[in-house]
Amino acid sequence: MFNRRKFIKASALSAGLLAIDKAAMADAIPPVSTRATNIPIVISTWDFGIAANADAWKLLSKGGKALDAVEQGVWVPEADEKNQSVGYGGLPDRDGKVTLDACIMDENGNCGAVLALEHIKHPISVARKVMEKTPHVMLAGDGALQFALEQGFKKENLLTPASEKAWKDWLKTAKYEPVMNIENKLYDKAAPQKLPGNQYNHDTIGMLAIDSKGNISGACTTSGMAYKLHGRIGDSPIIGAGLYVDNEVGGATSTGVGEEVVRNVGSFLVVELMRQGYTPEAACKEAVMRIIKKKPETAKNIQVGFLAINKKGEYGAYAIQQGFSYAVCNAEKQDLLIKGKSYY
Ligand code: SD4
Repeated sequence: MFNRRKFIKASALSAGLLAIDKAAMADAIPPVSTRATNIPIVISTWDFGIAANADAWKLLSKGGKALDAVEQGVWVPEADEKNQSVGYGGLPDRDGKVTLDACIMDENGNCGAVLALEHIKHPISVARKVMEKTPHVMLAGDGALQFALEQGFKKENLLTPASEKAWKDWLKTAKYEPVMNIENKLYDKAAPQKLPGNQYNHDTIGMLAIDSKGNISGACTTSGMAYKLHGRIGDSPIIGAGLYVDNEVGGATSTGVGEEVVRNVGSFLVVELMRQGYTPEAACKEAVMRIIKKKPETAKNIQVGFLAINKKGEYGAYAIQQGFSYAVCNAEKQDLLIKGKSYY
């Protein structure tokens, strides 16, 4: 018989268990400010994400597809010549060539990418054509350019006078050889926000959107790290590194020093962690911690940030260094800018 004493004991036990569970769960429940159960929603990296989100929102708010929204959204920084980190006006490599990396992924796991593409203002749209018009996922260099021209894209000079001047100034002091961490020398180490891959040297927009049907897509586009070696590819066009989407779980994207993201297949890792029940922020944090644990000395001097969204529209981010920001746009507010949490 289940007598009173046993009942009290059992209740106390389960109450205790509940308390423990709640404590364990506390980390897993996102704070109210990061809950966005309203879909559609679009989020993207850095301050310039606000303007990009606004264009994506024009489609999303009218019931448009997440895939179209992310493509249209990232056109904004790609076309902005003042943005010296994405598309037109991007800072060149050490040879003075603007080489662009981009990828796109839809809710069905379709994806396309271009690597080291020159002369085309909207690499994200070429990536989409690779996805939709070819049996391939990635096209690189001259082959990507040839394909873009065949698809009707216009060949343009992407090196603006301002970026050319910046490159020439850089050449005056920089040695023309691949010195490890040479990028660090360009920045004031006393100012963490100026570390490679950070606020003043950010080179990427990563965007994730969920449309009113609940479908998730993502896009990532960049001119890469300034003054990289010619031919260098970062994480941004690599599916699983710079971007990953799984429509059952969520999506993730990254920014910062791509080599470290590639080594850890960062965005795929974030999505898989969310599949296991991590919140977006906790998943991003774990991906950052992998980088720090493997290369603690390198991590001190670089920036990497991850941004993620789950199927419910909850979002979060985490970075190695301070200075990472991301923009959020949904029916409630279209120009929210959030400071990403960071390890340092
Ligand atoms: C790259 N992840 O090419 C890009 C650059 C970047 O902030 O995002 N910098 O490695």
